Parts: sequence; structure tokens; C-alpha cells
Amino acid sequence: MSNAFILLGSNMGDKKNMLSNAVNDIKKTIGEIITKSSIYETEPWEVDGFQESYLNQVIQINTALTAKNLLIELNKIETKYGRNREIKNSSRTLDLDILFFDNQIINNNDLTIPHPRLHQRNFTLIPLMEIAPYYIHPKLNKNIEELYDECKDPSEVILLENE
Ligand code: PH2
Ligand code: MG
Ligand code: MG
Repeated sequence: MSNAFILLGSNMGDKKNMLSNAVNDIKKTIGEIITKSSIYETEPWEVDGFQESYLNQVIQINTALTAKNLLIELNKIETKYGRNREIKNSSRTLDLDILFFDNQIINNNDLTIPHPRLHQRNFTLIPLMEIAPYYIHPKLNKNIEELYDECKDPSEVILLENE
């Protein structure tokens, strides 16, 4: 069994419903959900032109899949909810990114683990810090709290109530 952290994001349509449908699909096709962060409303980060705010959430899972097969299954769930990948960083119904996969370091064309930008973004660090503040980044050798303290991203991340 492997342990993985996944970032969920949505900024189109019924965003909150999208995240909960994705969590249910992950449970069915990928593995057990160990922990879920709250849902946060986050300012669009490094996108061109106007975009709606995002909802982001991080979950921790156990899975029997390899990292490569996990990516394939996550892509299927994104496609099921209408994700269209033509334009980089365009608005999306659902984005599922692998942040960590055990302590593996992977650098392939289609898969980089740990996620290469996770330490630069409040929208990832804040939900991750809620559920795993002392988890050590296997490449940077710092924990999530330390990475957040060093992160210079000024963008706003707001805890959604009733989560
Ligand atoms: N995802 C991106 C680009 N910008 N901004 C926020 N707030 N949340 C995201 O999930 C996000 C983003 C590319 O995947
Ligand atoms: Mg993605
Ligand atoms: Mg992404």
C-alpha cells in the first residue's frame, strides 16, 4: 500500500459538488481516504485574464496503485466531469494533482512528484498544512509548516465555513 496526497481544484460550475463527487469517485476507484482538509476558496494563481475563484482541498489516501496508474485513474475522473485540457491553466471543472506519493521522487514527461510548484502556492500549502504540517517534502527536506513560512505567495486563501 502507498500513501499519497492529492490536491483537488475546481473553478467552474458547481464547485463544491464537484469536489465531493470527486472524493466519492476516488473512494470507489482508487483507495481509502485517510484524511480530508477543509475546503478553501482561493484566488486564481498565475492565470491569464479573469477567472472565477477556485475551491481547493487536499486529501490523503491509501492506494494499491502505482504512481503512474494513480495518475491514469485521476485523469479518468477529471475527464468524466468534463475537464478539457486544451489550454494550460485555463478554467477547469475539476483538477486532480498528485502532491506526494510515499517519499518517491519521479521526473517523467507526464508526471513529476513531488508536485513541482506545491511549495510556491498558498492554495496548496494551506490545506496541506491543515492535515499534515510535519510531513517532510522528500526533495526539499523541509516540513509543510516550514515551506509555508518561507512561501512568498501573497494570494488569498479563505476557509469556507461549515466544512
Ligand atoms: N490551479 C492552477 C492554476 N491556478 N489557482 C488556484 N487558486 N487554485 C488552483 O487549483 C489553481 C490555480 C493550475 O492547475
Ligand atoms: Mg492538474
Ligand atoms: Mg493543477
